[in-house]
Amino acid sequence: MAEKNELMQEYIWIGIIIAMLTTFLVILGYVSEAKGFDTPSSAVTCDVRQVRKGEILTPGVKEVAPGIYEVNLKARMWAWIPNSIEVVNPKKIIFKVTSEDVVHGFQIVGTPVNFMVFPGYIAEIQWEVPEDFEGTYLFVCNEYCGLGHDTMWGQLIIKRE
Ligand SMILES: [Cu+2]
Repeated sequence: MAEKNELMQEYIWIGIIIAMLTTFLVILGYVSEAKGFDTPSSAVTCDVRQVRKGEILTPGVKEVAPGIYEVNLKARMWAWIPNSIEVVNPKKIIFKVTSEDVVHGFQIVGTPVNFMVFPGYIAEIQWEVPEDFEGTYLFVCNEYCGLGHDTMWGQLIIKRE
């Protein structure tokens, strides 16, 4: 009888574990799909020396189609180049970001945009900007990169007309 009870407890615990795993996967699925969180869509390799010389990834903001912006960003200790990005009525922003030196992290506070930036790689991330996003958003480096890490920030200005 005691053995039967122990077996029953085993099944109960297996059931609890399966229920927990299912719950975590459902939450993960919800966050990635409904909230638009995503992993970097691609990472293209590049030569850091060419990035430093400015031969690859000229920093700046370009409207490639109505409402579609391409933002080229360079990270270096301890600045984002450019550190001010302005877009008008954006539908989608395509970020292409690389680092000149060490690992940095690009995060726009209050948005799902958050990814790591590695030297030697161009991270390309697309963000479909919800219509209610308007105003000035702070972007920061969220990977500790040295003494001036806390001064590494910039602003994304979203204008609606
Ligand atoms: Cu940093």
